Amino acid sequence: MAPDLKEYDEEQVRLMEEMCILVDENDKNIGADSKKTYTDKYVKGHLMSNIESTKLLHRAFSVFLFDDQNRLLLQQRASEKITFPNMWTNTCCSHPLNIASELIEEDQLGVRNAAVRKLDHELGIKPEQVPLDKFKYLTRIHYLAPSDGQWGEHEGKEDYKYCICATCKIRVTYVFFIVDYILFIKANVTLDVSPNEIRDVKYVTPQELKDMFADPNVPMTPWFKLICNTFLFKWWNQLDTIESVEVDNTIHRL
Ligand code: DMA
Ligand code: MN
Repeated sequence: MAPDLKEYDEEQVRLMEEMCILVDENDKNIGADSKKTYTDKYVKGHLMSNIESTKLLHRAFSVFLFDDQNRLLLQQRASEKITFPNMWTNTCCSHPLNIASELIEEDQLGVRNAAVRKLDHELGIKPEQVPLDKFKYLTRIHYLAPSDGQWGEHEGKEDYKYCICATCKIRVTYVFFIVDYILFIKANVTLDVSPNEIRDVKYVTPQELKDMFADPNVPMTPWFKLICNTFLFKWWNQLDTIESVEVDNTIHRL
């Protein structure tokens, strides 16, 4: 099935061509690939068995930004997003690109640079408000989440397709098979959100987030659910002393 992105938002289609960093299971850089060709490769055969046998991953990051009252900033993804549209999620997620400034591994500088770039691109947060050394890197999580028609709402785009897995017959827009760097930052920021990326934003307390989870009408991204169910609340409790939390160098396979 030939990829067909013409029903999608032009800017979001362009972003599917960005070159991400390919890594192996140990987060070792082994090349570069766009989200689009990466997904095409996986869906050529049987999605899951291909993933199991090839073990190619993209490096990614997830930012959790807290205000001075320790509330977490959430975003609801725009309906223009090709993957996981309209879902609530953590402050900002994306991939470091295959460019010199975002490939630096020392002190996770490449990932930090990418986080600053995307906090500005998605939320309009200026780099001065989120200095590189204010991000606390906690650990890495390795996981898989195909974005497909069952999970997205795709309002008015019932027959949309990007790729259809030949065997599973599920519609796949992007295979999120990633090593995800978890970054916390406490900063009071000024927002100027990009409507092409974000539909809504909101600051929540731990209890308010738990209440959102309990509500079946609130769609949440699978990776955010996973991080909430594992590490988030533990670290959130330690937010005021987060600098002293030791960096966990294991790659957690969830
Ligand atoms: C992808 O985020 C990254 C993770 C950690 C799931 P995204 O879909 O928001 O990517 P982008 O911002 O590049 O569209
Ligand atoms: Mn994003």
